[in-house]
Amino acid sequence: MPRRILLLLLLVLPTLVRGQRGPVYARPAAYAGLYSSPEAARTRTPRLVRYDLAVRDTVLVRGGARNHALATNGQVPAPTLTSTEGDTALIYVRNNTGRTISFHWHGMLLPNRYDGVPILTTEPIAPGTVHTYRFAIKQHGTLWYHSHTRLNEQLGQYGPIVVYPPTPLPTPDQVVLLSDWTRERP
Ligand SMILES: [Cu+2]
Repeated sequence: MPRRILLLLLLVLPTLVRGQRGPVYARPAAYAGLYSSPEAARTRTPRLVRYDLAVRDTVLVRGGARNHALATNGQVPAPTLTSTEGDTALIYVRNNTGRTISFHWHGMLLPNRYDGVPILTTEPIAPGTVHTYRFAIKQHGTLWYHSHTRLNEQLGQYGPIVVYPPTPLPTPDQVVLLSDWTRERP
């Protein structure tokens, strides 16, 4: 049976309500800076949000078994990419593996050539090269990104995308990403 990834992105319960007692969790960095007040949100200047993502081979130990995996910036799953609607994304993906890779920005509204599905919309990222994506962020919500090359996604190339709305949220969100991992090669 091939490795299966079951991925659920969930918006989890509010964590902080001003003036109330209860658990206090760290706010995502982007949230703290952008939503201090409705006025701050209104006068916010859209940003160029840059991410440098480097994919490399690694060994992942899960359930006592060591397996080959693909880490993005040293981690599986890949890091959460945060931005705000109205920003522009500038993403560099460096392929430090010996295999062809890709990243598809799942559900993002963007020009076809940046969609990230190899052959169909975007050229594959060859070993030792960097691919640049640049697109305006025209929506908000919780999405994910993942490889569209062979079974690289099942080897760990997947992560969350969080795009905040241009107006403040009453409470911050936390992302929970669930996946499974088997001892078998995909
Ligand atoms: Cu997808």
